[in-house]
Amino acid sequence: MAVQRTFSIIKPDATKRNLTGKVNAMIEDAGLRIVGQRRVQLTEAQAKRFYEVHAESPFYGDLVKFMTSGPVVVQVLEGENAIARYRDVMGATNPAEADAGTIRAAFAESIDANTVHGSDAPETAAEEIAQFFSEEDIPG
Ligand code: YYY
Ligand code: MG
Repeated sequence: MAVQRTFSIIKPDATKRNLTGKVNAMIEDAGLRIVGQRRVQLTEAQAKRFYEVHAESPFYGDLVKFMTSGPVVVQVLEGENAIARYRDVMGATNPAEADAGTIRAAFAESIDANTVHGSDAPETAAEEIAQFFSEEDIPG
């Protein structure tokens, strides 16, 4: 498996609780390199676009509200098999089902306030990175 890039968001529940550094330590301990990082306040339009795939879901409105409720940290992570590796480090969407040692098991408050986002496939990773970073912002 080659070196890949994936897109990550440290969500408002985590920035509010001052957990950015602790989440980043778990990312780095898993062998992933943070090659791009920026703290931003998402607009409603940005959050809606980002989670457009869930537009028909009953939780979409609340999800957009949550993602705009405070600053987030958008990141590009790089490493061997980064997409699947980061999903493993994140743990299950519902923290009650997340394996011990994962970010969500350690920090997530609920299925919606679940601390981190990570891309689920190469196509979505590329698309999500492009929503927030240009190539010169990712020196590798
Ligand atoms: O990729 P991942 O974040 O693990 O889960 P998704 O199924 O893509 O859902 C995106 C996002 O939506 C999830 O992180 C929280 C929220 N959500 C929710 O609030 N309630 C659900 N039943 C499912 C997902
Ligand atoms: Mg997802």
